[in-house]
Amino acid sequence: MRQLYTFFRSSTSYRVRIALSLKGLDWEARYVSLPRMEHKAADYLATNPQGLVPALVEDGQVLTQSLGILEYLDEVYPEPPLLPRAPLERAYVRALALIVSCDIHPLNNVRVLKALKARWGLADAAVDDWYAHWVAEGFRGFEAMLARAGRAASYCLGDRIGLADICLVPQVANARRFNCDLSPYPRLVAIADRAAALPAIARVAPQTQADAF
Ligand SMILES: N[C@@H](CCC(=O)N[C@@H](CS)C(=O)NCC(=O)O)C(=O)O
Repeated sequence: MRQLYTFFRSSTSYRVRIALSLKGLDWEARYVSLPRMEHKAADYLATNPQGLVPALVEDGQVLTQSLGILEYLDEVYPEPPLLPRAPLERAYVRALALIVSCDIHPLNNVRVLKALKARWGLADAAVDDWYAHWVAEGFRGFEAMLARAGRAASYCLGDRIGLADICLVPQVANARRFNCDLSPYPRLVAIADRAAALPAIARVAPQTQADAF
């Protein structure tokens, strides 16, 4: 059995829950509350010294960093694949996944938002504006890439769900939670909503998790 250290609202934990679910892999949840700062407690730091969720423990081995975990899962449990075979298609899917995971998420992570308030004295409205700004920057490029590449159908690459969609679904959910205007991005929103409605993804959505409040 594998254990997933997860927080219901964490988009990076949600990525891993989606991948496990799509591949039909079971896991035991180990809930780590970010508001209660459990990710900085000594017992969790012993698992993930970085003090971030998610962490996946499989056969006693600790895996961290959601994209690294997704690639590991895809290598060890190849069906259904999260990446296409053709190198150019793999590069396209990875580029979309990286827009979310490198160019949006790190700028809007909890610790960044908290530091903007506590260390740099930004008011709540300014922090919300910061959040929306980086979502808009990232989604503008994501939407344009979908349009230009012409490779999307039901999902970012044709009709097979994959790595880019797995990163997109949680980011759209979080953007909605922060009331971001998503009207300029009809392609990516349609893809994210279609993916989120799949039973394998719906059953691991934040509000379905036992630690949700
Ligand atoms: N690059 C890491 C980021 C992990 C990460 O930042 N997780 C967030 C939750 S989505 C977290 O633990 N935040 C705690 C904090 O910011 O203090 C990954 O993809 O796994």
